[in-house]
Amino acid sequence: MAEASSGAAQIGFSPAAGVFYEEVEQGLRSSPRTLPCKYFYDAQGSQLFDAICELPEYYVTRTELEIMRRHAGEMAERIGPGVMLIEYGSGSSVKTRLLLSQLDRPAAYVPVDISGDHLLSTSERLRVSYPQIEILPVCADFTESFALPRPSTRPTHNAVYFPGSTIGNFHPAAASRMLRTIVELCGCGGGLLIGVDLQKDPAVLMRAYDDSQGVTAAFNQNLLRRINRELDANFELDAFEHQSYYDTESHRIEMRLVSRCDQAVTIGGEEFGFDRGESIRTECSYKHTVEGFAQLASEAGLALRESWTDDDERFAVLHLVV
Ligand code: AVI
Repeated sequence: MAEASSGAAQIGFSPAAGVFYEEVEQGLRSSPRTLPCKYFYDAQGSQLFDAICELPEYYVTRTELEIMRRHAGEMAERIGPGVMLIEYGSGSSVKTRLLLSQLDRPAAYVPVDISGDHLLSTSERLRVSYPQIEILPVCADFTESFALPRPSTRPTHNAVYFPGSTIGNFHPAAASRMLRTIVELCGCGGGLLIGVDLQKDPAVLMRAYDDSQGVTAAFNQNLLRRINRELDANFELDAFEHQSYYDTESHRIEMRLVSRCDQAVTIGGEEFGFDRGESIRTECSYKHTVEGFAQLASEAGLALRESWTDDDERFAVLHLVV
């Protein structure tokens, strides 16, 4: 499970070339072949992901936003007054603003993101919109442990906001580790508000990850473009076909790149052969049930307090407490 510990959508993530190469090499030498999905998000990949979020077939972003529009007030009430709200992500989304607008006298808002530039520009905009909230950005990889800032007002408790169903890009063992780090970070009295994509008709999922305009296909192939550029490789993008596959046992969508012919690719001087039909798994996106996720979270020390969903039960936002 090469991508297990690192599957978050980390916009602007720019690793040391050596680390990138090692992870690519390790993934392509493993069976089945994999590439880590965190590398999707270079500048072009981030733009393509934004375009995916607008697609008619990709219900995820729209549905979560609809839930937030309807229930942000109740969510803020459950989180409670005086919180230090820590968001996993830069806080650039409308969802963040919906929540911040409803919180009762938050002690601070702490967006955590690996991309410093993005983090600083969204924090500046939030400061203008919410002058009464202390905004304390932290540039860090939230899949690793990091230190929390100390706000000028002492918080009553800490809560993590983790929207976007990014947790779905973690294999269950890694998701479980991630939830444990959230428990440690928040401590006693802490909470978690998290967006989780739900299990549904596989046909709906297949369309969401293989859209009619080919945007998801371009997003997937862009990973090869990035490897060509940053690791001196010669992938022919058109020689790999985008495929999505729903694994009904693991309840996960897999995105794959399938070799259209027998071919050899060179990456940093090293050759990798691909047979026709051979695939590289580039992403897993797990779909949960509310009960299943609550079980996973309870093993990590979090108890489900409330869940909100849309009318078609496609997506859920869960409030859990330590
Ligand atoms: C970032 N993440 C939650 C998206 C998902 O749905 O798993 C990434 C994505 N991959 C293809 N489309 C969107």
